[in-house]
Amino acid sequence: MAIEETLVLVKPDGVARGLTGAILSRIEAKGYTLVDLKLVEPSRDVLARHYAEHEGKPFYEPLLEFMLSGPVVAVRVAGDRVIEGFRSLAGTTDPTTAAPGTIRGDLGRDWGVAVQQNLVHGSDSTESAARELGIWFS
Ligand code: DAT
Ligand code: MG
Repeated sequence: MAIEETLVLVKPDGVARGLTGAILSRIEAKGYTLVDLKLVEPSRDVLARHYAEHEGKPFYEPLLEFMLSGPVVAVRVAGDRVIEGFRSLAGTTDPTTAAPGTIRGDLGRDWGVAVQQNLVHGSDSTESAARELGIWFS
């Protein structure tokens, strides 16, 4: 067993579309534990820290604008290899090509919306998880 914690965000599109429960339900059904959870309206500063690795990329500003467009749900999730496991549950970044059975593949909209509207964020490594949990749950 390798019990880990990861940061999951239900992004503004997920909250606005009323999919928070459906997304959390998939996480719980997989056997992961919701350790902490809150509805937040993040500041630009929090988002800039969270997405620091993407600063300067063409999608960075639209991504921050989108993340500022409404409340998000931040969740501390624990489980055996949950970092990789949640990424697998979420599916690949682009909802159009995310596999059926994944959150993004099943629930992500792909008509006329940008790639950043992909419902969820999940940390991609133990280092990212520790860093991001510190940002959102400090
Ligand atoms: P992920 O969220 O799958 O970890 P990422 O860390 O590479 O993806 O990028 C962070 C977010 O930025 C992603 O969820 C959506 C947005 N994004 C990434 N690549 C993009 C692109 N080529 N065009 C528009 N938005 C993009
Ligand atoms: Mg990422």
